[in-house]
Amino acid sequence: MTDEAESTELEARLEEQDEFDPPAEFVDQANVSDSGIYEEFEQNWPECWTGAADLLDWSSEYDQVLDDSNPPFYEWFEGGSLNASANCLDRHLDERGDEAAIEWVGEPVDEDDRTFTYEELHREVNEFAAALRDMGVGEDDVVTMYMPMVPELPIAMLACARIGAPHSVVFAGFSADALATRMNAADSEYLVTCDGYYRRGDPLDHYEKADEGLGGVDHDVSDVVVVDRLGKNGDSFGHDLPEGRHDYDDLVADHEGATVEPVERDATDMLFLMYTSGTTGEPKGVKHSTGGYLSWAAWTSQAVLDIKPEDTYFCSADIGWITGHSYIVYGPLALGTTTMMYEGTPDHPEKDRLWEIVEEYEATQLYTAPTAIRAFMKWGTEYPEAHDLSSLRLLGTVGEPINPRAWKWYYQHIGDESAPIVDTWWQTETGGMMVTGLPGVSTMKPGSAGRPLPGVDARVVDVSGEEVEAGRAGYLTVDKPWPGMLQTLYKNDERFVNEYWAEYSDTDSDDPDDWVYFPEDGAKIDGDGYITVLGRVDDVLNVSGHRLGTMEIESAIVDVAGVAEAAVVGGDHDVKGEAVYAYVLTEDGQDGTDELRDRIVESVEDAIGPIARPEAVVFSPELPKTRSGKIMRRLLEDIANGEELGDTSTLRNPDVVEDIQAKVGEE
Ligand code: 6R9
Repeated sequence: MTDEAESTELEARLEEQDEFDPPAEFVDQANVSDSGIYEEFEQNWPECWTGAADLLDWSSEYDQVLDDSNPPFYEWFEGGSLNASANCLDRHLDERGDEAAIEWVGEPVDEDDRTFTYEELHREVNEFAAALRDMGVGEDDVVTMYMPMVPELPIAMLACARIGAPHSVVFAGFSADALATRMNAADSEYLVTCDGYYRRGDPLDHYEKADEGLGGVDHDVSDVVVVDRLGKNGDSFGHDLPEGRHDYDDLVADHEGATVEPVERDATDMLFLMYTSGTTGEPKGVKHSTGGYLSWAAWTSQAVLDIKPEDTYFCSADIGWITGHSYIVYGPLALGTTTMMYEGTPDHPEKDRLWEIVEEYEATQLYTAPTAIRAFMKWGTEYPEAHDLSSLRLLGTVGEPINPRAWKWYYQHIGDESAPIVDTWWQTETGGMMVTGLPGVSTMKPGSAGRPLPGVDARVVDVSGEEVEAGRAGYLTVDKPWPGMLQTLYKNDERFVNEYWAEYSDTDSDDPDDWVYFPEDGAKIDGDGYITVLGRVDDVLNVSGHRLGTMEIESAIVDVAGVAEAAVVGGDHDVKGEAVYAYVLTEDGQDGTDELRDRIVESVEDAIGPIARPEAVVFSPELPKTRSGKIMRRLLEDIANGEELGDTSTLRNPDVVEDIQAKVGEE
């Protein structure tokens, strides 16, 4: 049989198959391979989580696993103390000091890939921690980081953790405005940023954006640290640093050899803040604890990603998102493994860049997003086929639902049918994975994330909170707390309760059984308890696995002169999963011109960043509204997707629908 015929036959077989057992070779070596763990955890809840805490070194033992006396303000491992940077660095020095902690792969402009051994990473984290301290950063001062995938980002995060200063990382692709909003919300007086970085080989000025953002901060910013990424290569944009702004290399050189004793933090002290999109314009400051979060990141890295110290583990996310926090930095380093960081994009200089990296570094796990997999599929199998990917033992996906076709492509062409896939459902708020298979235990069903992890009480319920029958769609809930959970929304307990708990809880009750966490995702469950996550049920879009609030985008659009009103919805997109569709009503006398369209796109990019760039801007004569004046987003979504429209009789202005459909057709 020719190769081609063989592969067609294989594809046909895979297409039929909807269940896959974990490969025996994998099971034999898996960190978790006993299926009894589900029952054991259920019977032994919440004490089952002592095993997760035991993965860490504690300076003082905790008094109890869970204090649930004041729901939903749960306290995990209360009374215990520890330091996250000591757990990620110091304790590995004896055995793994000379082993790589971070393998940093830069954009291929200067061949300067860098390896940081645990010893080296420990040294630089100490030096930068000393510099931060000299600058006046104290315990509980929030330090903002606005940096791309340069090694100084995890170094700065760990340096903050060392001195007990929470970090707040703002994704480098976000705009100046987004930076200012987040620094204002966190009252953050310190910023670590960089001069620029490379994108597809070209230098990009990042400092300019950071500087503009600083202009929008409404309080004094005492110090700014600027990492030199471009200048070293002669690609400087020539910015001078005024008083109060420091060059990172100078600071570290001034503190050469300095050591900083890791600060003992209570388990319930804040490790970091991460701002994420919500249904209103204001981003939510998700607050994570030190003990619970780190235990969760470490335990899930071990149980689900099967990480072992001798692995070279590769997660292709950006550290500016929660996936990078938990599964590039904290989880893998807590376990003492080698974690990879890739600065560039998967298609530069060629579309085989990722596979080249996997081959060169002999990566053992790959954790990526369905959007990336769909792009790989589009590019064709010749790119992965040109490389030896046999080092890969496990594959993972995160961020959005994966369609079975993409799952099977990943399984066949990247994993060679010998690496299990974990489809991991979780959120910024959950700190780490919640619903996913255990790769050494669970049968995989493409398209379904799997059962909730042992000890995680996730369910699918109807509007009244009753569990739905197998096969039915409903809402995902989590009925018991878990160690990695957010503690609250920064300085906004009320919004925390309203956003995540009010829907399904008796908020007057002190009984934890009356409290249910609502992640705002729709889901289906099958007869085996496997959960398929369908997507957000609130006004949050998921574009290429990134969360964007429709309100944030709409407010950037209505800021544009000539725009009267805007409605943003998600339309299906075969690579991005979802794409931004903007329906815009212009002011009287203003036509929907290309020039206006350009200004709208520019305003969205300025306010949020290029990831929020509308796929289509549709000028509509009116927006479809209910009689109570609410925009019918669901209908606009159906129009964007060219779907059959349901009942439009509840509209105040049903005639407008045909007009809008015609406009979309022109797009
Ligand atoms: C980790 C992360 C969270 C939202 C979440 C859901 C979607 C994440 C998923 C998934 C289906 C998966 N999501 N993983 N949907 N299957 N395996 O992505 O955090 O940026 O906060 O997004 O992403 O809608 O609610 P975050």
